[in-house]
Amino acid sequence: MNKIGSLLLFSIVLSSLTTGCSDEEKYATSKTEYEKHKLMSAADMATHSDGEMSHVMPNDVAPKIGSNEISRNADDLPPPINRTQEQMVRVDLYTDELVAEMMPDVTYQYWTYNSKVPAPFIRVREGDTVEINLRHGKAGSEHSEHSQHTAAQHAAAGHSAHSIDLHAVIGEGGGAPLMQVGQGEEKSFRFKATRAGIYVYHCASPHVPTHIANGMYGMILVEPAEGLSKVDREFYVMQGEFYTHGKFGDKGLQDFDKDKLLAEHPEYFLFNGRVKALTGDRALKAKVGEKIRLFVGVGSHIASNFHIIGTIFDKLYKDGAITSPPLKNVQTTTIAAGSAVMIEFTAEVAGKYLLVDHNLTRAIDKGALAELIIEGEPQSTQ
Ligand SMILES: [Cu+2]
Repeated sequence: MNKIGSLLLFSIVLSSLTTGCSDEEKYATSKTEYEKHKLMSAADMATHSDGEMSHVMPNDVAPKIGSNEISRNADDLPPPINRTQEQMVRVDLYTDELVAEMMPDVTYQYWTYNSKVPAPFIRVREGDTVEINLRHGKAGSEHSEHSQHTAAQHAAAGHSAHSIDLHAVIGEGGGAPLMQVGQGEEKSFRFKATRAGIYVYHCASPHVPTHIANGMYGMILVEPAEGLSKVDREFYVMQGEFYTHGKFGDKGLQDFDKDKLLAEHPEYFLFNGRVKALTGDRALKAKVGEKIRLFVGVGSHIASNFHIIGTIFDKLYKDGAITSPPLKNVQTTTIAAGSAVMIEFTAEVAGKYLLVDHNLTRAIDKGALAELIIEGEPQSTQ
């Protein structure tokens, strides 16, 4: 079956707002531009013209350093679905490349959906028709500090297009072939969420591993028609590794290092986008006796050995399979790259619990550490 046929079969409808030449042509033009500009002096750049392509001085190419909070809070997810009917759910996403703190004195230019890592948690019900709307750049951002990119800047940085591949979609590329958006473009498509599960979504524009490694991933929950069991707290956590030119902790604005990506040699392993993102004031919080549900995924390329020190998972739904019988009494779970799990347990003993990748240098030395604070009467574990 051809691409269009298979996509239509699953009710995917393209509603493109795009005009102009194809993505391939734009990408090729951008690459040519980039190669040409690498050989030019600043003075040459300033006086040089390429028809409709915009140009920027080298000083403008350097991303501005901001104090943006990159991390999405772990409790930033929609509430459980409380309806018995299917409906149309519209999801609005935009792409944003912004410089933010990875840890104190270390900044990085993240590529994001909706300016946070991870991207928004999308929550729909089995049977819903989901319309994904994706815009390249923030609406009304033409004058904002960090989103004012020209076509040449996008091309030079390698993100002249962004897109989305949702693992909850059955159809070629998870929707990505329909959703390549260039600068200022906006596209949408629809799919029917037929399979309950917890899924990852991510950017799928060239070079795809780079887009993902820079932070373009999130999760979509397709709740079963009958809903999920009631819990008191739900949390959204995604592990992702980052490939900075400098070593872990090296100060200043860190460049992305593609060689380290290809060598699978990240400097940082992070929960929700930055070091200590989910600690202190931003820790996961619950009370003794409460039922806790975690959705934990791996957005980028290296699997996690996810563990919460001092806790046993009452129920583990592996590999996104939330309608399969859960495993019980689990200590640690692997989460594949591009996969997610659902974990449930009751908070029994007050205290501070650490979420880690149990490949422990990642937790102790490279950032993969978060806190769950259980409040209540102190209890003895004896
Ligand atoms: Cu992208």
